[in-house]
Parts: sequence; structure tokens; C-alpha cells
Amino acid sequence: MNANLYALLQSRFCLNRSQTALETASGSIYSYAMLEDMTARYAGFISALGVVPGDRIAVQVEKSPEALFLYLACLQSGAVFLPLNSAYQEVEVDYFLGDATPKVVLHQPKSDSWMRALCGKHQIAHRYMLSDDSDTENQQGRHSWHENASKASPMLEIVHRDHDDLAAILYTSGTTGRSKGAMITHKNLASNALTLHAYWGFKPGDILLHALPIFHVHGLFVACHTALLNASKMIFHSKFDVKQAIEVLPRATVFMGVPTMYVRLLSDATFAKETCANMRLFVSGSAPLLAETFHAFLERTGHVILERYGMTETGMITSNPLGGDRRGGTVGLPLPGVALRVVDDDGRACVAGDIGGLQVKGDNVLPGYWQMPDKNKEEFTNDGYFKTGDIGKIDVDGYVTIVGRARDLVISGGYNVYPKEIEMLLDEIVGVAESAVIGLPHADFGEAVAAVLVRKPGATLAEPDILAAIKGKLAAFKLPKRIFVVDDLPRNAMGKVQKNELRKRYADTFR
Ligand code: MLC
Ligand code: AMP
Repeated sequence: MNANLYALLQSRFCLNRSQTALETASGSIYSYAMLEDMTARYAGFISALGVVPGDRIAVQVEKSPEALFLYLACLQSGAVFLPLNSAYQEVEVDYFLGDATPKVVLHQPKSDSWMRALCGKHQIAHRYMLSDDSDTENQQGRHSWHENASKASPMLEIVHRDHDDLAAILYTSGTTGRSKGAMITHKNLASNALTLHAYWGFKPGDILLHALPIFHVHGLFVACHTALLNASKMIFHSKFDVKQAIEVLPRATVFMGVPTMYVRLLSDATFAKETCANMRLFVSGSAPLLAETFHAFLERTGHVILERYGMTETGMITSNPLGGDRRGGTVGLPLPGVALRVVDDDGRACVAGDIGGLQVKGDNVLPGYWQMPDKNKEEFTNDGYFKTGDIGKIDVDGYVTIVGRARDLVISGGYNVYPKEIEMLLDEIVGVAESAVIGLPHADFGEAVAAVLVRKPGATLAEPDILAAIKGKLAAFKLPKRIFVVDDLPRNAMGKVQKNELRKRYADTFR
């Protein structure tokens, strides 16, 4: 049997190729027949470039139908898809390309000069541009992906892949500041997609409003896979725009978003019960949904948001039920086929209701990190459980609550930001003795990044100068939204910086 995920997806939508697959904000329509044809042409071109199964294709482009076809083409041709957030800067991308050694790089026209240099540096054989504007000159020329790949001979087969072959590598930052490539197999993706499709009761006629980015798990795997498995139409918005979302929601039945998107919908006075007339399911995840958002949404729309929990390395782990009790403040129950346990500091299983580290095992869990055997030993237990780094509890009736994170991690608007990565850059600035980066409560983003700096004797540190010094070296969403300068940082008896103290001290900054 061919375990290629594309074979599974295609077996569902080939039954009705005339059905609309994608409708963009500007009104362009793509049927499943067009999606399949473009995917096959892109796959044909990938193969003609000499890419063989297992080769990596790095992709840093804005969301567009073509970007989705490209992902599917990587699956069809057996290549390993390596998506990169379009906000990542040259320094960040340099590391990913050096680590993953892709054979092909696709990028946005605006990154032309530095991508050209990076591809030279890392001796990457093929470089193409993919623009999200369909009729500009960016779509033409020797380096235009669309111009070249859309004319290629379609690949007729779906390249054979085994369950454990890699489908994608997704980089996640780390507490040491060094990113790790999470290796995701065809089995990981297929098992999670099938589970979610059934658990969330997808049915004929469902229409998904898709407004998430497609370079992370939530938008690419959770949202696209469930819709494709259902041969559903996706109303495919390149970005989340609250006005646009409210305009099309009456035609949709399912929406998936991060909590910030729910906060923004509620902050718009025109968002009302009627907006949701056809909706059957609102899913939230990637960051904690505040109780006040959960209740305000229910009051305004009559809909109980279904919160689920997952991560890049594992896909989705738990979900509130479709039919049963959706409990605000919890992330629901372990999904079918997913084993979840809570352990204490010594790795012993906790009893129901006790708080500890969450560990997970199942077909959804990654086999390991790209070329990091030591990390794999650290992150997995001897009996094969993956340590999520999240702290939580499982109640007697199976409901899971996330109460914190063992990792020093900020989640801002659904994006993960690792303080260490920013602290390393801040510490290099002349006049900075040391730094501590923290997450503070933020009405829109849930948490926002802030930095506390200690100045060297005699130095003056101005907020704009500090920001200017690190801007361009980090994706903009990682930049501190406030910088505080202090004489020293609070420390415990062991000399460790007490970030909790700092979080308390500056708690009202963004409120
Ligand atoms: C944008 N900005 C952010 C930000 N997003 N700052 C902090 N946190 C964020 N999440 C900054 C930009 O850099 C910019 O700064 C300014 O805000 C406006 O940018 P924008 O592009 O107009 O932002 P906007 O479109 O409003 O984006 C907000 C958002 C977006 C919430 C819609 O961040 C988003 O789509 N988030 C979803 C992330 C996601 O998909 N996560 C899933 C990961 S998978 P400036 O200074 O340049 O003006 C995962 C597993 C799981 O976690 O369980 O799902
Ligand atoms: P990422 O590495 O981007 O995949 O982010 C995964 C992390 O997001 C998890 O380890 C959790 O800390 C967090 N997360 C995802 N969903 C939820 C949720 N519903 N509630 C709280 N935290 C969540």
C-alpha cells in the first residue's frame, strides 16, 4: 500500500473534481480538478529538477493557492516539505538552509537579493520565486516558479512512500536558542488528519473559512487536511482580516483560529449571531483561550468554541468533544489513538487531578529531530513517550487542563517565541550587561514579548536604539513590544533570574 498522504487526500477529492476547492478573497475559484492538475504539474517539475524522494524543498512564501499546490506537489513527488514563516529574516533562514540542506528553495520576490546570496553560500541547486500576486511581472522569468512549473508535464503517479518516510520538516525554536527540525512522517499526518476529520464530524457540504497562515501546523495540517479529506470548499484568505472574515462567515460552516482571532471577532460590533447562521463549529487552539473570550463568544453567538491542544512535534493531542460537554478552560480529552499521561519530576505517573509534565505517544508523534540524536534521547522517555514541555493535569473524567509550561516560552498571537533567541541578540548590544525576555498579558495577542535590560555602568540605553539594533535580525512578531532598563535583575539564592518576579512587576504593561 502506498502510505503517501497525497494518495489518501486525492482518494477523497477525486470523487468530485468539479467541486470548488478554494475561493480566494478576490473571488478566484479553483476546482478540485484544477488543484489536482496544478499539483501534478508542480510535482512533474520538481521531479524534472532531479529531486528524489527524501530531498528537502524549503519554501518561504506568502499564503496563496499556489503555495498550497506546492505543498501537495512535494507530497506527490515524495519530496520533504520545509515551510518557513514568511516573517523570518535572513539570519534565521540562513540557519534553516544550512541545517536542512534543501535541494530547492522557493521564496518571495522581496527576498531576492539575500536569498540569492544564501543559496550560493549553501550551494543550493535550484532557487525559484513564488509571488502571491497572480498577474505581476514577479510571475515571469527564469526564476519564476509559476511560469516554469505550471507548464511542466504533469506527474501521473503518486510516488510510493512508506508510513515512516518523511513528509515534512518543521523548525521549532528551542530553549537554547537553537532551532530544531521536527521530522514529520506520512503516518503522523495521515493518522491525525483521519482522527480529526472523524472527531469533528466533517460532513458533505461543510465549508471552511481558512484564514490561518499555511507555514505552521494549525493552518497547514489541521485545517487543510481536514478540509481536503472532506473534499470541502475552503474560503481561502491570505491573512486574517476581521472585516473580511465577518463578511464571508455566513457562507461557512467551520472556522479554525487562534484565540487572538476570536478576540478580534468579538471586538467588532458587527459580529453577531446572524454572522454565524450557517456555522456548526468554531475551533480554537495554538494558545490558551481565555475564559472571558469563551463566555463572551457563547453569549454573543450561541456557539461554544471547541478548544483543542497540540504542537508541531505531535499534531493534535486532545480535543473537546463535538457532541459532549465542551468545557471552557480545558483542552478536552485525549484524541482516539493518542496516549497521554501526566508525570511528576521523577517521571512517575501522577494520579488523576495531580499536576505534572504532559507526555504523549501515538502514531501522531514525530520520530525525532533532524540530525539531533542527543535531543531525541532527551525529549523521549525510555518507553517511547514524547515530553511535551507543557504542564497540566488530567481529571478523573479524562479532561485535560494545561496549567503552564516547563519551557521558557512565550506564545504571542499563536506564534511561539523563545526568549533565549532574543536575549542572545540583546546581550550583544554595546552597553547591555544582561537581559531577560518575558511574556506579559496582552489583550489582543494573549501574551506579548517584553525585554528587561541591565545597563553597563555609564551606558545609556534608549528603547528605539535597542529595537533598531535587533530589527531585521528577527521575525517582527518576535520583537519586544516594550523594553525596560533596570540596574539589576531579581535572582534567587542559586543566582537564577526570577522571571516570575519580572512578570509580576510589569504585569499591567499591555492591559
Ligand atoms: C503580527 N504581529 C505580531 C503577531 N502577528 N506580534 C506579536 N504576535 C503576533 N502573533 C506584529 C507584526 O510583526 C506587525 O508588527 C504587527 O503586529 C501587525 O502585523 P500584521 O501582519 O498586520 O498582523 P496581523 O495580521 O494582525 O496578525 C495577527 C495574527 C497572526 C494573530 C492574525 O499573528 C496570525 O495569523 N497568527 C496565527 C499564528 C499561527 O498560525 N499559529 C499556529 C502555530 S501551530 P510591526 O511592528 O511590523 O507593525 C501551533 C500548534 C497548534 O501552535 O496547537 O496549533
Ligand atoms: P508549536 O510549537 O508552535 O506547535 O506550539 C505548541 C505549543 O502551543 C504547545 O506545546 C502548547 O504550549 C501550546 N498550545 C497549543 N494549543 C494550546 C491550547 N489549546 N491551550 C494552551 N496551550 C496550547
